[in-house]
Amino acid sequence: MPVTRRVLLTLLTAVLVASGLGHPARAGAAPAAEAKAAAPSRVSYDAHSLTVDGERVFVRAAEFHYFRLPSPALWRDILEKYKAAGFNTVSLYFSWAYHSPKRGVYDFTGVRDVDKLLRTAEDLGLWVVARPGPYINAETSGGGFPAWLKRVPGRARSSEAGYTAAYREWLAHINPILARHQVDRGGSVLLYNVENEYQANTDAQYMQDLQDTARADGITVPITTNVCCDAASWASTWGSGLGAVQIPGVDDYPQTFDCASYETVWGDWGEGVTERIRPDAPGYAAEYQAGAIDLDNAGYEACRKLTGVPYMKYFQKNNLVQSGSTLLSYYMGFGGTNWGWLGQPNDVYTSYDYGAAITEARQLTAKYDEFKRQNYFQRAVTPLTSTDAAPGPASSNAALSTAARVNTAEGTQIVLLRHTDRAAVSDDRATLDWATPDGRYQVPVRLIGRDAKLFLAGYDLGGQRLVYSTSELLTHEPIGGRDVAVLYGTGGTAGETVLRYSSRPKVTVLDGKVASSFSGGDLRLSYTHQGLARVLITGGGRRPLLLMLGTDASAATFWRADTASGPVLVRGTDLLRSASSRGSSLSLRADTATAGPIEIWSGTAGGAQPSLLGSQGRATTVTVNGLRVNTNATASGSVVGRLPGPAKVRLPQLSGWQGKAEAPEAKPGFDDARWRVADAGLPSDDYGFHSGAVWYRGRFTATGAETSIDLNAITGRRGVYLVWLDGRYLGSAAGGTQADSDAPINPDPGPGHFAVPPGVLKGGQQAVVSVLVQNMGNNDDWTADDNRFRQPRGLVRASIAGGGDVTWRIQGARGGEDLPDPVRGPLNLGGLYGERAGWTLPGHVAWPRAQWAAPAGVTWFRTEFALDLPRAQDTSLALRFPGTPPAGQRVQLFLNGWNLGHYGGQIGPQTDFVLPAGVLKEHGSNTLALSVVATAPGTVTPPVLVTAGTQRGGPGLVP
Ligand code: IPT
Repeated sequence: MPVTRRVLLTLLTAVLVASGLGHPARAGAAPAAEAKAAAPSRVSYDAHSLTVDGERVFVRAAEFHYFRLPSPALWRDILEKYKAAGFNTVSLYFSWAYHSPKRGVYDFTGVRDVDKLLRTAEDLGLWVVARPGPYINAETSGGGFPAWLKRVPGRARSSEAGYTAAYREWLAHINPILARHQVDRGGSVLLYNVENEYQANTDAQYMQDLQDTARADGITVPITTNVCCDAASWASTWGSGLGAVQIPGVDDYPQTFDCASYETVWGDWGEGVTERIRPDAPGYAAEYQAGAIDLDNAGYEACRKLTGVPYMKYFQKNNLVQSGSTLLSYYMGFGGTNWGWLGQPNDVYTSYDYGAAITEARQLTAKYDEFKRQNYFQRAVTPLTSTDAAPGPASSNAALSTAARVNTAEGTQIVLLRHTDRAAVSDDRATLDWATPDGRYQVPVRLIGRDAKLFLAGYDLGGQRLVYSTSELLTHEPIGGRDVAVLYGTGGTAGETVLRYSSRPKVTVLDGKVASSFSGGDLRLSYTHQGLARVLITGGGRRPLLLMLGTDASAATFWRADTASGPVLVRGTDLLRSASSRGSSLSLRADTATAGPIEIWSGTAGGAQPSLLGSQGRATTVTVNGLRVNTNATASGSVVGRLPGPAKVRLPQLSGWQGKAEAPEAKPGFDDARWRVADAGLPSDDYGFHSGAVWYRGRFTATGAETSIDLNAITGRRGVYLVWLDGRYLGSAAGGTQADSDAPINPDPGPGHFAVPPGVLKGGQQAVVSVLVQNMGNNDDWTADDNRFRQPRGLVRASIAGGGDVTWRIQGARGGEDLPDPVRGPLNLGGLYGERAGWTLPGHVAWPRAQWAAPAGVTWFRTEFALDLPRAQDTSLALRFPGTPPAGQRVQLFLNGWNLGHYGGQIGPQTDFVLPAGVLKEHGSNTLALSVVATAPGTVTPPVLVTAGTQRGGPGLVP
C-alpha cells in the first residue's frame, strides 16, 4: 500500500493512541535564540499573551482561504460573519500556485487581489495571521506549490539552492504586500507564519532562511509556525536554535477526518490540549479542528456533526482551561470551493465546505452559534489574557470534575466543569466546594451528556462584582449608564448567580421566574434556564444592572457591535454586520431570513423609563439596512420594532440547452501539427500542461501483428484515461493515484491493457492511438519528502505489443503556462477540445438542441439563463444535479467561463455546486457550459438551479 497522506493520517491515530493521546510535556526546554526583529514591533508577547501597544490581547481567529472564494465582493461577507461571531482575527494562507502560472510570472489582480483582502480585514478591524508558506498544504494541488516548481531542481522545502531561488521569487512578491499591511504600519497583519507543519524534514537552515527573508523584506511582527500533531519533532530539534520561531503554534485535530463515523469518534486523536512548545511564548493553537475534509465521501453534513456543538463545547473549552492558550485559530471558519483545479486530488473533491461553522453556500449553522457563545465570552472576560493553571473546586461526585485558571493580577477564576470520563454521556449532578476570591461556597452544578461549562468567580462584571455563577457568561456591555449582561445555561437546568453589594439592592424581575435573596452582601439569584428571564437590579451601591438569563438558544439570538457611542446589543436578526451611531440615530446592517421582531439596546436607542433604567432614554431613529424602523421602548431599556423578511426568490428553469459531441482528437485525420512533440518523455508536466485534461496522439506504422496497447497514466486519485485506436474507442482505465512516499514514483500507478481488436490494424498502414488523460491535480508535499509532490502527471508509459515505434504529440490547456486567460488564472482550464476552443465562455452558440445522450468520449451542453434576484437581499444559489452521481460520467461545470466544479461518481458524493455571486450575475445573463467525459455511453441528467439560502440584507448594503 502506498504511504499516502490518507494513510499517514490513519497512522497518526495509532501513534497518538500509543503515546497516551497526549503531547509529551517537555521539561526544561531552554528559551531559544530568537529571530530578532529588524525594528521594534508594536506587537510583543510574553508567556501569557500577545500584546499590541503594550495591551494584552486574546487572539480569536478562524481560517479563511480567499482562493477558495473567487469573488472578492464576498470576502467581505465572510469576514463580516467572522467578526459578528466574535472573532477578532482571520488566519490566511496565501497560495503561491494561485498567483504564479509560470516561473517569474505573478498576478495579484482581480480574484487574486490580496491587497484588497487585507484592506477588507483592516476596514472591519480584524487582525490577520499571514501564512504565505511557501508550502501551505491545505488540500491544495501541490500543497500550494506552483506546478512549474516540479521541474525546478533542488529539494522542495529545504535550503537547497534551486528551491531557495524559486521560493524567494514568491516571497519577494508576497512579503512586501504583507509588510505594508502589518499592525506596525497601521494595518492588520499581527503574526507571520513560516512554512506549514515542517515536522518531517530536518533542515533548520531552511526555517531560518524563511525568517531571515521575511525580516529582510520588512516583516517586523512576531514570527510563528504551525507544528503538526506531535510537537516533539519540531520542538525538540529546533526549539532553541537555528530555525526556531518566536511563537510556535500547534495543530490539533482531535476528531480525525473520519466523518462517516461521526457517531462514534470522540477525541480519537487525543484530548486536543494545545501544547506549549516555548515557555517564553503564549500557547497558540495554530490550527484547531473546526471541521474536516471528507476523506470517506460521507458528505460534509457528516463532517459538521463530527465537529459539531458537543465537540466544540467539550474540546474547545477544555483546551482553553487546560492549555491556557490565548491564541486560538480554528481551521476552518468557512471552507469554500476547490474551484477549477485548485484542489489536491487525493483527499478532496470540489466542495471544501469542511463541515465548517459557515457553509460553502455562506449560511450560518449551529456551530456558528457556538463560536459566538464562546468568542463573546472570551472577548468580554479580559482576565483570560493572563492566567495560570490552578486547582479547580472539589466535586462531590467523581463523575464530574473541574479544572481552573486564575488571573495573575485580579484573582478572577475561570472554572471548567466536565465529565471526568470524557466519553461519558450521563446526566450528573455534584456540589462544588468552591473557594472563590469572595468567599467559600457549596455550589450545586449539573452536566448533561457531552458538554463542558466555563464558570466565573471573583469577576468584575462591568460595574458589578460577580461572586460566582453556574450560568455561563455570554457578554456584558456598558450601555446607557448601566451594565447589560447575558448569562445562559442548558435549558431546563438550574442556575445560580451571586453578586456582591454593599447594601440590599432592588430586584425587579421583568420577565421569567427568578428567585432572589440577600444576605451578607450576597445577592443570590436562583432560576431555571428557560427562554430569556430578565432581572433589573438597582441600588446596592452600584450602577444599574440588567441581567438576562437565557438558554444556549436564546443566548445565540444576541449580537453585539461597537459604535462611536458605545456598544450595542441586538437580538432577533439572523446576523448583525455592523452598527454605527450619529447623534441620536442608530443605523444597523443586519440580515433577516424571516420577518420578525428586532430588539436593540444602545446608548443612542434607549428605552423610555430613564428614572428606572439610567441616563439614556432619548427618542431615537433606528434604521436597518438604510430603512427606518419604528420602535417602541421596553421596560428592559431596549427598543423593539419589526423587520421585514426576504422577498421570495424565483429561479428560472434551465431550458434551451444545446449539445455537441467533440473529441476530434480521437479521429485519425485530426490535424495535430501544432501540438508539441513529446520528445522529452511522456509526462505532461514537462510541456507546461498542469491542469485538467491532456491529450496524447501517438502515430505509428502498423505491423498488423499488434495485440494490445499497454499504457500507464498517473492522474492523482479520482482520475481516468480513455483510449481510441484510429477513431475506435477501446475503453478506459483508472488513472494512478499518489506516489509512494518511499519510492520516487509508484511503478504501477494506473496500468491499462487495451486489446487491439482483430482486423483494425493492417501491416504498413499509418495508425493513431489517441489518449485522453484526466489529470486531477498534483500531490501535496506534506511529508516534505519531495517525491510525492514531484510525481509526474499524464502518461508515464506506453507500448504496443507486437508493434513498432510510436511518435507522440501532446496537447493540454491552451497556452500551457502562458495563460490565454489570466483573469480566471492557471487553475481554471484543462485541455479538452471545447476548453481550448472557448466553449466555456459566455456568448451564443448555434448547436443542436441537447438530446442528453453522452456517448463514450466528450460531449458539451450549454445554456443561458437570466437572473434578476431580489435587491437588498443576499441569495446564495447552487447548481444541483438530481440523483446520485453517475459512475461513468465526469461533468465539469463552467459558469460564465469559471470552472466551478467536477461532478461524477468517481469524483465524490457532491451533487450541489455553489455558484458565488460575482461570478454569477445576479442581475443579468449567465452562461452555463457542461463538459461531460463519459467512459461508457449513457444519459446525462440536466442540472437545476436551487436556492441555498436567502436573507434580507447582505454584504452589499452600506448605510
Ligand atoms: C493540517 C494542515 O496544516 C492543513 O493545511 C490542512 O491540510 C489540514 O491539516 C487538514 O485539512 S495537517 C494535520 C491534519 C495533520
